[in-house]
Amino acid sequence: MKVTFVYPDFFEYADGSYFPEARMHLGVAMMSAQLKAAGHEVDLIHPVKPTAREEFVAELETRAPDVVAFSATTMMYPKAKRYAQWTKESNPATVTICGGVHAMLDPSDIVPGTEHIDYALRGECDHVVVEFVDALGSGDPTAVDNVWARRGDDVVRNPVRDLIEDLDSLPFADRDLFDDANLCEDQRERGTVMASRGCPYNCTYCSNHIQRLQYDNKKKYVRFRSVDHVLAELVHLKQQTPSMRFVRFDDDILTWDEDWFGEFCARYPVEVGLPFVCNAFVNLLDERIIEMFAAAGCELMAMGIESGNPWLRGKILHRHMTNDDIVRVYRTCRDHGIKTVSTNMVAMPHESVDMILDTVKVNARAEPDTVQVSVFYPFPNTHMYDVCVDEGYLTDGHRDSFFCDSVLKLPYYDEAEVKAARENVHLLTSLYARAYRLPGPVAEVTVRGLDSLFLSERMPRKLRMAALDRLLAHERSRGPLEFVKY
Ligand code: B12
Ligand code: SF4
Repeated sequence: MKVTFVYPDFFEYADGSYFPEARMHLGVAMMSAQLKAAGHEVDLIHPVKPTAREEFVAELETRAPDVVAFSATTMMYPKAKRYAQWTKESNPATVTICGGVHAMLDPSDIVPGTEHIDYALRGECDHVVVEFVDALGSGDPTAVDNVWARRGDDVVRNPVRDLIEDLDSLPFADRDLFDDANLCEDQRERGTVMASRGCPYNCTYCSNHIQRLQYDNKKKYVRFRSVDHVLAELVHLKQQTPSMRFVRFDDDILTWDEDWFGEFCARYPVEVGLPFVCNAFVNLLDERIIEMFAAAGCELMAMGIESGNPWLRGKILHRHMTNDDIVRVYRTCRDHGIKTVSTNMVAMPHESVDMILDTVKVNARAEPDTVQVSVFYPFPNTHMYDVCVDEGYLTDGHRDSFFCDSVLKLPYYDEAEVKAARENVHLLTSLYARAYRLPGPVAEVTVRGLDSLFLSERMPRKLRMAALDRLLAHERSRGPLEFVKY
């Protein structure tokens, strides 16, 4: 059988502009390796900019696949739908399937929800995709685990197969599936890899708690490949890609298993020896672990702060850490020469202006090299999504990316203070950071003065916002803020 994967990979904005994400998709590359090993032919359409119908259909006609296989996150799903319609209109005999996070979170949006997609395949599909394509050739594809399909007016909803416990049993990702020329520039000098699958935490806005729930062997949700297997893939990748300058680990929890991490830190510098960047979770870091990271070659870590307000972060987002822990970990990284990126969200349910200021302040104290701010987006069926439904915040709007206006209708959304705080987190962080660097009592008074621009009930709003505008303009004139790529 011939399978053409379609991975929509760009963001479109309301003003008609777009942004190419243009990165490697390890899930698709791993399935491609399995399908090829089973004797199927595989290729990829990887749109990184808006595609005209004729262009997409011409691509399909040249490739003539039996199966068009979409991979989609929730944000990319409308694009998959559009391409599926064009696929079916150009050749109704082509089988269309869709997998990825959206299929796990909201399968009924795909089947029965999307006329032009024949099957939704949920969960980890490394083996399932091969069985499904084999069954399309000779067998019953609706009998394969993970599959949702229409049968007359009914929907077949097969159970999700157990998680794959031995990740070393899987082949290395078929990175050749991706055309280098189509990838964003820094992807070419970066070797992207994942050493694990799953995450043990339950952040209410993230998909992990919902993904985990679907598996019978959910206790095995967090799984690591052996250090041998990860390093062998990196050595292979280094040989294959002479332009590779650094490694990016996409896992959140490299330090989850101390023995694994100890072995990795001892062997990585010797066997791979390239600088690396990774994500990390504040609770899993202390000075000793950070020292080990630095000695192993870590040059940058991205860590979620998300909210600086302890109530919002703990009770609503279910991220259980203190502001002092966050600040300590960021400072320790800096002391050991590791650059940091903080990831934060605004426009969350229950978030008031003083809570946004708490986020600004913890960033100002932690002083990451880059502060990344995204706008909260509710992924279907997560706990935070339910909060949005219960509180009536949900609209039927859609956004491709976290970096535009909110999709929610929040009650205080248009208030000048919230808007000013939300839109200026970066500038405010550098303002507050300079205030904190002043000598003790002066710092305190300056911070209170900055706070009053948002919170004072005595000063009229117009006056406060005008003063804030001037301060921000001055801050802006100090030059662009640093943005480290990772
Ligand atoms: C690495 C990563 C990225 C990388 C790579 C993207 C990618 N698509 O792989 C980068 C940094 C580029 C990225 C970007 C974004 N990401 Co991201 N990312 C991840 C992360 C941490 C790991 C993904 C991964 O590699 N897993 C390991 C592989 C093996 O698993 P997999 O990709 O899920 O694939 C398996 C199954 O899903 C299934 N499958 C997948 N596709 C298909 C297709 C078919 C046909 C079939 C049959 C099966 C199938 O089989 C695969 C093999 O087992 C996940 C977290 C998570 N829990 O999944 C978030 C996650 C996928 N990202 C998320 C988001 C929101 C984004 C962005 C929209 C963020 C943004 N910038 O606005 C973009 C979207 C980019 C895009 N084009 O879709 C969300 C998606 C939530 C949702 N409901 O959609 C997740 C789940 C994290 C979260 N917050 O909950 N991301
Ligand atoms: S730590 Fe990160 S990956 Fe894990 S549940 Fe929280 S947001 Fe998701």
